[in-house]
Amino acid sequence: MDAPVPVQAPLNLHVPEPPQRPGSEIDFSALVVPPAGATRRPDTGTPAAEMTDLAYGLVRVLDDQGHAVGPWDPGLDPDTLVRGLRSMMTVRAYDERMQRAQRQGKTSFYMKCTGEEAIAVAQAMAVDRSDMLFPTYRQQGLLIARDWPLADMMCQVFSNAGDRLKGRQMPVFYSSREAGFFSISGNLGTQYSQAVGWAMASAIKGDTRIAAAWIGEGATAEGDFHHALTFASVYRAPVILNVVNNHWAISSFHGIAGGERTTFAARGLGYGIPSLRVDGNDFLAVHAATRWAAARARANLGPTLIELFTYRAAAHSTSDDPGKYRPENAGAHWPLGDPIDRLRQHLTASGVWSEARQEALAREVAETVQAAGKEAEALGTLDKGPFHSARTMFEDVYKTMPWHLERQRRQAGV
Ligand SMILES: Cc1ncc(C[n+]2csc(CCOP(=O)(O)OP(=O)(O)O)c2C)c(N)n1
Repeated sequence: MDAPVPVQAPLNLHVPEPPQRPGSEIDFSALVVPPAGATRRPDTGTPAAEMTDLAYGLVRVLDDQGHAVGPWDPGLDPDTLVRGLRSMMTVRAYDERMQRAQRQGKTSFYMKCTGEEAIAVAQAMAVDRSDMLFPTYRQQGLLIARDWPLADMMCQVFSNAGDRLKGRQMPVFYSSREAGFFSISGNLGTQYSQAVGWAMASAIKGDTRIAAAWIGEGATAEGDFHHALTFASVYRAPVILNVVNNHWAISSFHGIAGGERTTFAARGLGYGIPSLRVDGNDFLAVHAATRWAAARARANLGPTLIELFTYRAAAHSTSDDPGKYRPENAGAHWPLGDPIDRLRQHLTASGVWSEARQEALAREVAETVQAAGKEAEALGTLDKGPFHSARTMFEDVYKTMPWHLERQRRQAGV
């Protein structure tokens, strides 16, 4: 029966509020987490209308003991798993070094992806090296998993003499044509329509490469997200549309972007796009879901939307203090654990790992990051220079500099 409507009840709006604020107990008990292995794996031709359970459920492979269970187990060999672990550990060590460098004044800004390492790393490993990636600022793991030199990334963060972007981008807004890593834009969401456009062009040309895009759950509230989904669905663009739901958009919790009563994966269903919701801290589940989506794209079955369910364990960036808007240390209590610990536990449970191998890998990763740091810092840092000439800001946009830029350049005296 309908709820009774009081006579002349005043109307009011619902303004979502996060369940906890600073000072309150951390409580994730409202999360519904299905057991690992319980979610079915439909075949790749399944239409969106028959995938409601997957868009509201959660694909999980790793159980609490570190065993891979259920139909989504991608069956990766030990070498591939160790490669994934090494890349995730490298991302974390790289993040820590660059965060420290920011505190030391060597750069103005840095963004970590703590707790989200499995997403970029497993996804880069699940697509082909020639596929084109359209990331946000939190997918440094894509470059690292593609073995792009760490020193080159660091030079970009330091805006130094080795920065191929010549200091014209914000730190962490990497760009690498050779790595198939599209330039990061400060305007949230633009990469989604660019990825769909690129994928459509690939299909129009009869190419075999697919595209993948990432967006934060906060930015799904931007129009670009919805425009991209429309085009992707209508033309069955060969693209993987990832939504990284790390629960926070700076200080706004996911409810402000519409996550209170539905899932972000469910957004895809309304556009007729098959959609999966996946445990983003489960390396195997992320890999398997991405493989599934890539197979759909390559078979001309069109786009797939994947919500990667995770938690932003660290601050939004070096300019942010999460202690002002959520309980301290909330990330450490995330019920789906830490992606690096979980993959390591899996390798141990599979009998291919040991304490000694873990220590050796940690040492190797620390040395790699340290060596890259020295190499990059030898080319300068933001506090000490050398600095790129202001003249460079007028260059590299047009093949021939148009008259108005030429005039501005002269006015700037460079
Ligand atoms: C169009 C636009 N609006 C606002 C901003 C400011 N801004 C930068 S990051 C951010 C939060 C984005 O959160 P989310 O999409 O969830 O990604 P996350 O940072 O959590 O990875 C905002 C609002 C921006 N850069 N561009």
